[in-house]
Amino acid sequence: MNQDKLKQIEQWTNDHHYDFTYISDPKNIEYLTGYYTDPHERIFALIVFPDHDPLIFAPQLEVEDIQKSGWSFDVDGYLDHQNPWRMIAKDVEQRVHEPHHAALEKSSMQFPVHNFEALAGALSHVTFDGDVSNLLEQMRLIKTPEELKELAAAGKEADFAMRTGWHSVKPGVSETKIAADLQYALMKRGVMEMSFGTLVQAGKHASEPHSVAGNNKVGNDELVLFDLGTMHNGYASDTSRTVAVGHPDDKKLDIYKTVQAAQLKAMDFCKPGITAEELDHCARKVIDDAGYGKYFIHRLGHGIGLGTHEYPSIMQGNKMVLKPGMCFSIEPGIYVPGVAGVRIEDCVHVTENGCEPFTHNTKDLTYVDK
Ligand SMILES: [Mn+2]
Repeated sequence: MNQDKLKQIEQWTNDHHYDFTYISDPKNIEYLTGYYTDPHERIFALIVFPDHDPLIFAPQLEVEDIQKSGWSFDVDGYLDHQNPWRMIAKDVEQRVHEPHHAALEKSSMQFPVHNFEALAGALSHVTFDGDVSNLLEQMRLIKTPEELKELAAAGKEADFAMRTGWHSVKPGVSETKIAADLQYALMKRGVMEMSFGTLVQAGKHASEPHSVAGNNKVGNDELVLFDLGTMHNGYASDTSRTVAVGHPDDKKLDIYKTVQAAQLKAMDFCKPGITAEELDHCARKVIDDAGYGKYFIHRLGHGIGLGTHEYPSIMQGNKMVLKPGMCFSIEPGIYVPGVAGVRIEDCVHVTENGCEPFTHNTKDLTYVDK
């Protein structure tokens, strides 16, 4: 449990005169309490008050785990047949006399409109006019040394998985077989969770950046794109490499060389004091100058931490100044339809005078069948 972080939410709630702050994003709850669960459709919330200890409201089947996790405040559990919203209203009203104003995470992807209506219906005199999303995003932006250790450990797992996957690449082998091989190797090491669905994309298939591994088979003289990551103690890794089979033609090699140059240049340029958009521009310029600008169709990077995608966003228009402790991906890509897709990605943390990656596999083009 992180008392300092919880205190910040308490203080914010007090400063803004909210009667309580309702937090339901499981990753935000993990950040503040150290306890993570995916509640699926069940109701799981951390409720923070200005003048009372915080409370976790959870499915009854989680209560014992929460208490054992080191959480020293109240936990209220509900059974599936009970009405959680009425119970939450009661919990709030026991602690606050006539609550009127409250805050929640307006940008949460984990809080459906249906749930909001039920919560607001049970607390009909409360106006939910506060938004705690931004504060939590800002808090999560700068990682502590402990968080950096978890991210580095996750990166090591991803590096291992990547190299394992390369061993399976041969003409005629399907993308799903390669993904299965690397995930099986991870599971045998006790790594049970990927941070997102593993991408293995051979040849032309790689020009669709967010497609997944499928029945497509590795051909001769192709590039094969990998994008994968693991979860380590709640923290994510995310890395991409593109490798060669046989003798890819000059066009493909030129695309590879351009992405490699852009990635290395951005890694080198990344340091405190520059803005997110300057970093994006630095990589984009290399790709633009080589004539592939219109094929680089996404931002340079996204933040990483408890979430695989969080702040900061490394893109045009983001004037956020980079600071030590910020963590994000540097992942330029070129996707030429019908030809090839190449992406090279490391997640890094900003240091006092540069940046340090969490993943370390070679970025020289690797011929995996040699
Ligand atoms: Mn990524």
